[in-house]
Amino acid sequence: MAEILDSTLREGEQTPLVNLMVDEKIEIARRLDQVGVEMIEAGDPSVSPNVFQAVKRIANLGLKAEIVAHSLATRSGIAKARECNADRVVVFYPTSKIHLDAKMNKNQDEAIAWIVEHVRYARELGLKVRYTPEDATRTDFEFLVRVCNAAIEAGADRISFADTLGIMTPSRMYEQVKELRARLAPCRIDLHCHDDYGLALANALEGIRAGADCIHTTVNGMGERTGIPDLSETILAMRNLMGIDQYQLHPLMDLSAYVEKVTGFFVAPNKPITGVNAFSHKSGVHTNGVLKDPHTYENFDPSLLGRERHIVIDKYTGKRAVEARLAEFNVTVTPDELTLIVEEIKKIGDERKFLHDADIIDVAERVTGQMLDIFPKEINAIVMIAVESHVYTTSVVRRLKNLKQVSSVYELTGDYDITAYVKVPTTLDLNNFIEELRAMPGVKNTDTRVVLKKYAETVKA
Ligand code: HCA
Ligand code: CU
Repeated sequence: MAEILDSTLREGEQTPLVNLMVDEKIEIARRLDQVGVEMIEAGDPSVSPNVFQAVKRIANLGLKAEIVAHSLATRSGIAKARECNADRVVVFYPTSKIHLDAKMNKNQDEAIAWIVEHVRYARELGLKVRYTPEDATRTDFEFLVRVCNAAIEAGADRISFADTLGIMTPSRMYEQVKELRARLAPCRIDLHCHDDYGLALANALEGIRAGADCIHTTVNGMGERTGIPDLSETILAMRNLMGIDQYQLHPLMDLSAYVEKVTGFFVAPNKPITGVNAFSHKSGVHTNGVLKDPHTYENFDPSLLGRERHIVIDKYTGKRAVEARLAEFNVTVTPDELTLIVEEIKKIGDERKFLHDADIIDVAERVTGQMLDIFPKEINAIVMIAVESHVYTTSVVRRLKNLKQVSSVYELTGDYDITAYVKVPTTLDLNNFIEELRAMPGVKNTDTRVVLKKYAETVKA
């Protein structure tokens, strides 16, 4: 059974400019647990007091996932992992010649002795141990096998085949994991693939096919330099391309948005699975296909992730897409009119950067020579309310909350005391609502703003 270890809280926090607060880490850990990842790498407790706190609190949350603490091969680092109550410690120590020479100043035999000593120490403290040969993929293969077998003999039950610089290709990954599997004593093999050439996920999937057990991910693919495989991409690729279907998909979008919010690290529009364009269709050929059968250009139904497909209208657009967009406004046109409308849209699209729905309706009105009455399905408004000075604001809030048109209420500082978010079917209803409000005891005056465009909340509570 393949597994996922998510390292958003450790590798992910190694992203430039990213710094997570303890409570944010706890929230991320809870959401990762809802997704169902088998392991959460919560941090290296030696990094700072708050990283220590975060690991400790996460380890004590009672999550289903195994909680892993990362550590250099030092006694104090390993002891801190124990103090945090982590289930497992990662003892990491490099094995490539350049790292041993330039960083550690140790020869291969000295390195093995050091690693064995520290794996043993972690076992003595009652911790499960993963040994990570840092820079494994640039390590002399014979030495790598030797050092890993020594670590396994000392008590490690997991080895991370770390492609620290992201230099692997899928075929080499397959070959080397096959060979490791054959030559290592019984253990589980993790794949930690960096994305320096954009091959991280491809490499990891090939490693799994060759017999490795676990892929390391981060939310939104964060990490040192160009990061490691993105959690959502990994889960969807495992599910749809390899038949490994063991994770919850519905928390993924909100998790990605939450991590964007608290890290300030935003994903590119063309990012697979979670990027805004992942389910958008633009050219006439594509939109025509999708409107007839979404499977023509969609690998899976976006609703699996709680997402919607989007049809872009501009100069690339064909008739089917325009017809469908007009139908959303309850507008039907003849085939000849449709041809003319599409021609017009292409003309505008050649000259302007963006086309809005209002432009499409405009064109349709001009072509058909009719006034098209487009009624929005619902009117949303923000109503600001000033309360008489002798009245408790809270008493007005209480009344407002009972009105069915009001979806949320805030007490504010400033010229107005209260803001209510209001949803009504028509402008007439809005008018009636405001009259009702003005008559309410304690209300001094109101100021109403109709919402023209609303953006989806990026993060749900
Ligand atoms: C690093 C360490 C590491 C460790 C990977 C692992 C790497 O260099 O920061 O423990 O599996 O990429 O080698 O992230
Ligand atoms: Cu790494």
